[in-house]
Amino acid sequence: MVHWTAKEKQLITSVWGKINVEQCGAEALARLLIVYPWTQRFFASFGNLSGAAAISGNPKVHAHGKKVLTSFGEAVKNLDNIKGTFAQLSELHCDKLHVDPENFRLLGNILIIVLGAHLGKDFTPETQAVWQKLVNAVAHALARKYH
Ligand code: HNI
Repeated sequence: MVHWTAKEKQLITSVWGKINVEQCGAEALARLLIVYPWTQRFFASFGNLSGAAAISGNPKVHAHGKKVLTSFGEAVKNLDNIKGTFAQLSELHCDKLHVDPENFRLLGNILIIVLGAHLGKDFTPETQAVWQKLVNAVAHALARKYH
């Protein structure tokens, strides 16, 4: 199990309190689809993904990005049980959605970039390191039920 110090927990919740989940979630998913275009194959039902402008303006991308980051927020609320929190979602992404778990790491790293862009100097190296640890833990938990 990943262990969190009181300081780490505080850095995580303080960032979470500062960000707009809808906006950052939409931006992170859009960037994933733009920077790693092969990830678009999972979202064939989302309509027009032809180019950065179409992706960023796509309401389904926006809504799904919000959904994903809101779900990510369950990790923030359950830092001591991230594996349990994402057990069902891990099964869903493996058995039903067939999402390659490498994509969880890609999205996590993009989320770090989006947070940095939004928080500016508040996103200190220490904060960034803790968030890197968190996105790694979430990616690991989401990949756990893969077989
Ligand atoms: Ni993900 C659906 C959470 C990363 C592809 N995903 C969901 C749902 C949640 C969710 C919640 C909705 C489940 C339901 O309907 O019951 N996804 C998360 C989280 C992460 C993540 C917390 C990482 C932080 N998902 C990814 C990645 C991809 C991905 C990286 C692909 C690149 N997810 C999907 C797809 C769906 C999905 C595809 C179904 C979308 C739909 O509605 O058709």
